Amino acid sequence: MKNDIPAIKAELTKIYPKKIGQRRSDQIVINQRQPDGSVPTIKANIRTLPGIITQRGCTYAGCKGVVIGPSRDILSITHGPIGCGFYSWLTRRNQTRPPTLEHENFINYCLSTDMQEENIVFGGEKKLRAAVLEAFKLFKPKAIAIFSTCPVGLIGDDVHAVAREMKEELGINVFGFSCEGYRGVSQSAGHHIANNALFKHVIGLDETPHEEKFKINLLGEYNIGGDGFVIDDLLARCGIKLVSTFSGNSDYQSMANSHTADLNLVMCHRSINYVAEMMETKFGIPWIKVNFIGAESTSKSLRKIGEYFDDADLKARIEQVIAEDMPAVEEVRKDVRSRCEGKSTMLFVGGSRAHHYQMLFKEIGMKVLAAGYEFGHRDDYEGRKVLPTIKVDADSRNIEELTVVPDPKRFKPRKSEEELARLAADLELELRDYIGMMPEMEEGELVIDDISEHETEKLLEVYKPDIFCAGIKEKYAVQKAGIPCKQLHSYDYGGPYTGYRGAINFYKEIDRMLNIKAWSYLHAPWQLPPPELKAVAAD
Ligand code: CFM
Repeated sequence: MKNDIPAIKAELTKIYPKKIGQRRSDQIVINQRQPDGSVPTIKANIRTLPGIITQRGCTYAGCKGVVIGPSRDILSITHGPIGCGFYSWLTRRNQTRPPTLEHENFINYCLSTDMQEENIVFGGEKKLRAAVLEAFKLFKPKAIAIFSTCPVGLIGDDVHAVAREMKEELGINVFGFSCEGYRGVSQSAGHHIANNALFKHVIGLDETPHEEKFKINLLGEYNIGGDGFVIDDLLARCGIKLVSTFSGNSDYQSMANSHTADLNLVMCHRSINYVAEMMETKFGIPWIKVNFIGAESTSKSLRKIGEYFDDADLKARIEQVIAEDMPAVEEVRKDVRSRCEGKSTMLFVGGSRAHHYQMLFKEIGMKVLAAGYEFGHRDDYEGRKVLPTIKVDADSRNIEELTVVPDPKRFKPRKSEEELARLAADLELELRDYIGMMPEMEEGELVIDDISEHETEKLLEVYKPDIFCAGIKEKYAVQKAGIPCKQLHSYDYGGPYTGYRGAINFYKEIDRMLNIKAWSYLHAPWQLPPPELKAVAAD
């Protein structure tokens, strides 16, 4: 069955009731190209079917945990029952490095209003106000962010009104998020809500100019396992000024100042494309898609920056950095490839990573059998060219779409339209564009959106991949099937995996996981005769 992809697809959905099976099969597609090169349509960013057991997270997780959480000096308060704050407390491996010990770093703290039944009945605004005041007295932060959890929306607490009042009273920036867990179909909605608030309440507040020639922001890089540190170092060696990162290793001031940059790099398209687009409309800063996962992709991304600024010195420095770092990468790559070539993998991660990490596997000659996002949208699969054809459903309409216009004073196109058109050709059309995962995957392979637990188990059974990439929820079920599982959310305890240094780390990690003998020693109890029986047999 391994090579009969339509049969595998049928096998995955066979067990479901007819209606559910039909609906799932719109989210499971065979990546067959059309004669014009386009990829098939996939259903994505729709409600999870009840009962299938999704790996998705909630809207609050996407807003508080993913986008705002990594910023070290925005003080985050979760308005809700204690569980929401507790479970989002230090569970994502986003790292931060304040310049000195005197600098603020609130990442280790977990602040919650700890709502009780009484607050659900009589309202929680009073408690929230008291919490903001208490937090202010304790920490004296520059900014406080208030996150709504499900009950807050259900009882109708107005977190925005509280934020406005407290902002006035305390004289610091206080802003709220209507990011109740149920607000959207997944954490993706939370990304959008977080992007909107950053744009409304933070970006553009600090006008400090920078002297440097090549100023950029890195959007959608969250410094998981130190990924961002590697990129920071690479950019610095190339002579590129990083004004701000959204939001790994970031601080409030740098975000407030980010509109002074001349280019936005978009790493995770899913979680941050909204900020990129809004900043271009309001301030005139163009954006390009980059990917610092994979040695090849890193070089390609650095060269794109060189082309954008179109400066001979910068281009030369970039080439020098690539030339300095690539020999070490090549050495490890060749060695690891000799043991991993031809082995297979599957990647099921939230968004961008299911695409980005395919690059690293290809570099060591491994085959990607199937991949999918938990909550990506059609544009993440098929490319942004499908954006005009995506129907806006009620769930998406539930999330505010900001109307952005050019800033009367601060809009300054960084490049003329002609220049941008010329660059677009040079940059292989990835200026303001993302080509998506499917065009870069092999033909005929399976692409599965919002994969269920049952489908995961079936895939393991049918394909028996050499390694499976997913997260903590799937990890132990996969390993019980005798297949090593690499966590691509938290990286287990590893990383960084970005840039050249990260590529070397990843090659070695996969080599170790694939070629270690431990798996051959594993036997389920029923696969071996128990010692008592052995003794009986010996008699
Ligand atoms: Fe972007 Fe991310 Fe991802 Fe994501 Fe996430 Fe993540 Fe992810 Mo886990 S922002 S979409 S919401 S690359 S936390 S750092 S690993 S699901 S693929």
